[in-house]
Amino acid sequence: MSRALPETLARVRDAVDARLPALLARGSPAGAIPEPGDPLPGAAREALLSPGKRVRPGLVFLSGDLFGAKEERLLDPACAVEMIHAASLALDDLPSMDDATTRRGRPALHATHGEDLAILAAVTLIVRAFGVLAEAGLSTVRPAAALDLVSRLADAAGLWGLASGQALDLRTGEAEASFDRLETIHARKTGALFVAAAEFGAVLGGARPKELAAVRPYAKNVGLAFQIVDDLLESLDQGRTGKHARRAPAPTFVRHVGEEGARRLVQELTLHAVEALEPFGARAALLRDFASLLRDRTS
Ligand code: GRG
Repeated sequence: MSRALPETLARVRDAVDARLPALLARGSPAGAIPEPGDPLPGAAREALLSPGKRVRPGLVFLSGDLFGAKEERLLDPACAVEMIHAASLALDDLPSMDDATTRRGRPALHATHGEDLAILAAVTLIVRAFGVLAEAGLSTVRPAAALDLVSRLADAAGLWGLASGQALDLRTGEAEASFDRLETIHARKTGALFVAAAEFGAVLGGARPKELAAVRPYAKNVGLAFQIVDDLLESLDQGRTGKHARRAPAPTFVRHVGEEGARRLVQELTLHAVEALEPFGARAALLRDFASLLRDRTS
């Protein structure tokens, strides 16, 4: 793997980390948060700005790079994707869901701010994500492209994406956890946002419909593999992912096909992801490396 990928991802992470506070603080009378005596901004800030890997913004940029998108157009849409992701983590950790005590190596949001504020912070980030896309459509991004992003992100988050994937996850017991059901859960709760991230880069780079269609299977397979690696890391040692959950991870491929089977599956999914990039030839080198990097991650 060339050094180009780690360097690109570090650059994107730094740019996203630098941009998120301003995007969140928009409209604040003080121009910054937290505001004294106002409980929600601080909770939203903690949910969004606690140290994450910023993997999905990385994918927005790598996909954008493939299609020659201008970096200044990618930044805010990439931050919008990260906002939906951060909201999903806050919700996922709630006592009524995974009942996590830690996230990103810190106390879970509901542990420090209360369950009420954790829910409101998540709602705030979801709403803000769409606000950011609207504002991008009024400044750096063509309005039609911004609307396209809004629609794709809404699809990824909603009834056939994160929310429904999580609902299926919560309601699937060991007995119903067939291979197909697990694939559906993972494709929705994790894969859908990876697909949206890759589509974002493609749309912003002006990809043709055929090209957009080719990055979708790449991102879906990378997202599925990412979730299985996450489950493998959690099953080895919960500390590795920075999350400690009281709810036993119910439907996972690790439990369904065992550790070795899950590792084979990650390998297969990564191969499928890379195959999907064939039409792009050498231009897709960074995306290929990205799939391998995520397959081999240890945290
Ligand atoms: C936001 C509309 C909306 C609904 C949320 C709770 C929920 C519905 C979905 C749960 C989705 C979820 C948390 C899936 C797990 C995905 C996953 C492997 C998360 C860990 O991602 P990393 O490793 O985390 O990128 P960091 O902390 O690095 O950002």
